[in-house]
Amino acid sequence: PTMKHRILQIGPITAPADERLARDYDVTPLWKQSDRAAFLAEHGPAFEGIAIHVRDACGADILNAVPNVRVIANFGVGYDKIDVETARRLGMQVSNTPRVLDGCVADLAMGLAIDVARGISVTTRFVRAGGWKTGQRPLMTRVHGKNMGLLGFGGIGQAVARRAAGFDMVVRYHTRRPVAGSPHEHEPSLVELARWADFLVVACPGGPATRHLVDAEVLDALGPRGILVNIARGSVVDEAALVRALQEGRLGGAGLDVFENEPDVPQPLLDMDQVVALSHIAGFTRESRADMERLVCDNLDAYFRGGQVLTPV
Ligand code: 8YV
Repeated sequence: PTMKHRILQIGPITAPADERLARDYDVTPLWKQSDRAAFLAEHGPAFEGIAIHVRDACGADILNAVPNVRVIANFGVGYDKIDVETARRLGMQVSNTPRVLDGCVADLAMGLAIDVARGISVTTRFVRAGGWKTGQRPLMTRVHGKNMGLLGFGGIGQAVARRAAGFDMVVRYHTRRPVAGSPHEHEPSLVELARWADFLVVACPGGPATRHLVDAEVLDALGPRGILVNIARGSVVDEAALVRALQEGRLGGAGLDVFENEPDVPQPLLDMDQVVALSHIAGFTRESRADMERLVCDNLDAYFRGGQVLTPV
C-alpha cells in the first residue's frame, strides 16, 4: 500500500467518521496534544490536510503553522469558525457538507414555527402538570396561510420554502443578491421583510458578515404577533435585544435551535412560555449524520485522488 496522507484532525468528529479517517489516513489528533502551539511549531509542516468538526475553530494561528496543508474538510454545512480567507490565501481548498442536512434542518424550522405558534411544548408541560383537569390553554395562532420571511435562501432556506408551500404560506426572502429563477419575491430590506412576515426564519450563514443582522429594529418590525425561528447561528440574532423584545411583548415568540454562547441559554428565554429552546439539533438525525460523515471523508478522498474537493465552500 502507498503511504497514507497525513491529516491533522482538530477535534473529534463522530465515531464512524473518526474510524474511517483513521483507516484511510495517517491522522494526528490535535486535541490530544498538551501544548498545541509547540506541537504545531514542531510538526505543522508534516500535514497535507485538515479534518475538522463544525464546532471547532481553525484560525490563522493553526493555518500559518501548516504550510503544506492543501485541503480542509469541515464536518458541517456552516464554516464560520474557519478562517476561509486565510485558507484561500494560503492555497487551501475548504469543503463543507452542504445539501445532506438541508431537509432535516428545514423540517425542524417548520417544527419550531408550529410549536411556538400552536404551543405544542408549552401544552405538554400544561398537561403533565395536570392543568387540563381544571382548565384549558389560551387560544393560539394559526400557522397555515401566513407570511413566511426567510433571512437567507441557500439550500436550507429553499427547503423551508418548499415546506411552507405545503402550509399555503406566502414566502419572501432577504439575501444580498436575488436568487435567480426563484418564484419567491426577493425583499432587499430585512426590516421590510420582518414587517411583512408573520414568521421570520433565520437560515443564513453565521460569521462576522451576518452578526446581529436580526437586531431590535428587525424584531420590532416583526412585532407582537410575529414569531422568530432560528436554525442557523446564534450570532445572527442580537440575543439581548431578543430577550428584551420578548419580555416587553414587542415580539410574539421565538423558536430557537441556536444561541450566541452555546451551550449557555439565557435564563429569561427558558422562563418564557412563548419561547421554544432546543440544543442545536436541527441537523441531528441518524440519516443526515451518516450522510455528513460520508461527505466529510469523501471530500478528503476526492482531493487526494483528483485534486478537487466535492463540495467547496
Ligand atoms: C451541527 C451545523 O453543528 O452543519 C452545521 O453547520 O450546525 C450542524 O450540523 C451538527 O449537528 C454538529 O453535531
